[in-house]
Amino acid sequence: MNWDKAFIVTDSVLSRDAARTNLNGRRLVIVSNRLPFNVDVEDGRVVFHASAGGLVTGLASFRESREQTSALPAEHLWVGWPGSVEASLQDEVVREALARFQSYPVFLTEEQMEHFYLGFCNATIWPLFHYFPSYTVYQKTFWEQYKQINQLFADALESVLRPDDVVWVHDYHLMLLPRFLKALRPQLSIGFFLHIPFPSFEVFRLLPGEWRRDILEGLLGADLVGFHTYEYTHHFLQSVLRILGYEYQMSQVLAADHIVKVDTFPMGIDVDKFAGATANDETEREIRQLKSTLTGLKLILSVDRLDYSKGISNRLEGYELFLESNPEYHGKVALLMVVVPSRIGVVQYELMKRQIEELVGKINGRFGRVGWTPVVYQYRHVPFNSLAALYAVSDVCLVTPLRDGMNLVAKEYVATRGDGAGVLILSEMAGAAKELPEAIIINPNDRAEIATALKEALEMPPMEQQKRHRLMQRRLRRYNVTRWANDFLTTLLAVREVQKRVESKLLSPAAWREIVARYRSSRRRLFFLDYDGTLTPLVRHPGLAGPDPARRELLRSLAADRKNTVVIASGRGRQTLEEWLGDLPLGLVAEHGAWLRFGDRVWRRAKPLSNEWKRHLLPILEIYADRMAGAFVEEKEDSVAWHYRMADPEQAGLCAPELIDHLLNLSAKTDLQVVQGNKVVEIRHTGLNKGAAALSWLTDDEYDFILGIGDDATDEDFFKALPASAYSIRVGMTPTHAQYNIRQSGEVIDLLRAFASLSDAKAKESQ
Ligand code: ADQ
Repeated sequence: MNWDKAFIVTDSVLSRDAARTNLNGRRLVIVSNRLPFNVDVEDGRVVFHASAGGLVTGLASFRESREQTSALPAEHLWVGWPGSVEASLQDEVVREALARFQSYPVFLTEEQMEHFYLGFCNATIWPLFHYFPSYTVYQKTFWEQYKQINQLFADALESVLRPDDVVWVHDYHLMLLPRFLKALRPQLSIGFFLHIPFPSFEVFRLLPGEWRRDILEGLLGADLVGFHTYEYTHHFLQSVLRILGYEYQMSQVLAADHIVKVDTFPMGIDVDKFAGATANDETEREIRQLKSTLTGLKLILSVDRLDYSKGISNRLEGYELFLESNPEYHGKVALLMVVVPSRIGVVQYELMKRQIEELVGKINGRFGRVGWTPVVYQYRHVPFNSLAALYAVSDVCLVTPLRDGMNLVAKEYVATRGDGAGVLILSEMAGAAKELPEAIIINPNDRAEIATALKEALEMPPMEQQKRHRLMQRRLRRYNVTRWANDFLTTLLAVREVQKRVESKLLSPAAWREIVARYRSSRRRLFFLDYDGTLTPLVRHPGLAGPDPARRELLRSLAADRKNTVVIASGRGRQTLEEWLGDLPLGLVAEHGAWLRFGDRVWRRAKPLSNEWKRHLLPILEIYADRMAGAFVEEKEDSVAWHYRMADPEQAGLCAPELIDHLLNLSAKTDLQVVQGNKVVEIRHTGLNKGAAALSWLTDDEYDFILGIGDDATDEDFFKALPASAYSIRVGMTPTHAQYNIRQSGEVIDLLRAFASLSDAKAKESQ
């Protein structure tokens, strides 16, 4: 995030209304790679340079608002890197930054910045997310440094965070941070906003497996993840589904441990500031000066950071073609090209600078003459008033990124033109194009399109210019940067409310203790446990889910306690259960209750059944499996299953409902039922389910402790069948008939270990 965004965020978020309405007095902690000021040492003294007025202006308005109102707005803290600072001066910088700027610096060495900032951030993520895979560097040392720096930010934050802080993390430098923070403080409200595009799955997947999974999981540590456009939001959700397998509904993802909202917040600008800029004396002076030096020329403006994603060379080529095809404009038009230095040290940027300068030289050499320079090129940062003056005098603003998360220059130009004059030419690859369709929209890869658009813009009638500007300005005014920040923070707090409702069923430490205490004091206990997803995490192929020695030992020791009856209730066939668990003193339920094995270890059918139906339905299931790579059919004795965990999740999302529909039609008026489980569609006999199976163990009421645990829709049957005095737990944060939710199967194992340790202790005592 550069200074401009830093400014925008402070200015809007800390404005009186935004702060008060959104946060109800809670402190806002903004985290970004860079702090909006730099630290220098001058004559042995530490000097803070606000990044071209960004933080200074933002904080000045914030302080002013505090003085004018008795109701204090929310406090804030800004956490980020302040630039390189010698170790001996760091304590002083921390003190000053906290006292004067409400900022908390995170110090990084030059070497760390090299691999983290120039490396993973700007040589890996930036090119890949902007669809430049050939520029993308996949270097393990960069990735390792990225993880370390994100952890370093988390550690730094831990020392300053308060329990009820609202944390807003910004941009691609810190995509792992939300997860690290969540692990440290599960109760924090954490928002994340990505300022660059989130690429389509096919591009994102180019990242090595561990990196792409960690990045998605990292982002999902937040409670709210925001993007500029609907496309980026959709791309992210697609990657989450395809890579992590987390489903989403209404833009909410059920991640491993909490609900995450993923939504679109197109970042706005401070419209009033730009609209009012031309009334400022200094800007007016600059406007006069520009007009007098460039008199008689139509002006085309180009303003960007130096970046290959901004399409600066394409723009120059388009302009060159325009001059070539429209000689009548020679001497009557000039392209003002202002490029801000950026990411000095990354090789592509150095190359690009040279390429741009060569192109500018070529165009000026080819078309220029005494008294007319076709391209006026400046490689520097310009202060706000000069920028506003450039916007105000330009007849055309030419914005041609090859990819851009949003592009604020386009919005700033429109907002500055209160006079309604001027034409915006905008690339369809910029996020801003969604909100500014009245601009002349071009494809930046087609220089002929740029050339034609330039002519159209220069000749557009003033009335038409005004009409388009008014429409765009109205939109920018409605969703300005304050609305954007407000909207994000309000949504973030609302997500926490939804989570709280779901989490109220989470097995709390107190409930955990109560269950363990009841276990300890009881005389006859029944455990009714699902297998896949409950005792083991779900795996890609059902054949790979066999119990490891530790799990087998745990079940053995639980079942060894004479007070305990342990039943494993599974949808699997009895051969598999026999193979994996048959030697243990367990009760077993196979095929969701079609087969039962009691203490005598003899398998019995729950009721006599005819399986004639399989002959008809199996071929249909096979056809559906053939059509969808990764799906397969499992034939069991009394049921069949169509598994699709390994299939393309989006194709499966369409195909599974179709199959279910087909099967429901065929099975109507039979004693078969079609049941959707976790990535599986099953056909089985009606009346046979885990609930009915559970009742077979509950023939008398000798048990004074009953615990049922499952993770799947099919386990709901036994949650409903168990008596009211039983404890029941569903793994995963899904709505359930069970009494409690538990986040992951690992916690089930912990709970069972707690019981087993009591049994062991008892066994030892009685020895
Ligand atoms: P950037 O890539 O930096 O931002 P952009 O949105 O255009 O791109 O913002 C640039 C800012 O810098 C603007 O506010 C502009 O006024 C300013 N600027 C540009 N040239 C300047 C110059 N020569 N002198 C002074 N100021 C100059 C990233 C993403 C974008 C996304 C923003 C915000 O790449 O897609 O719009 O974040 O989320």
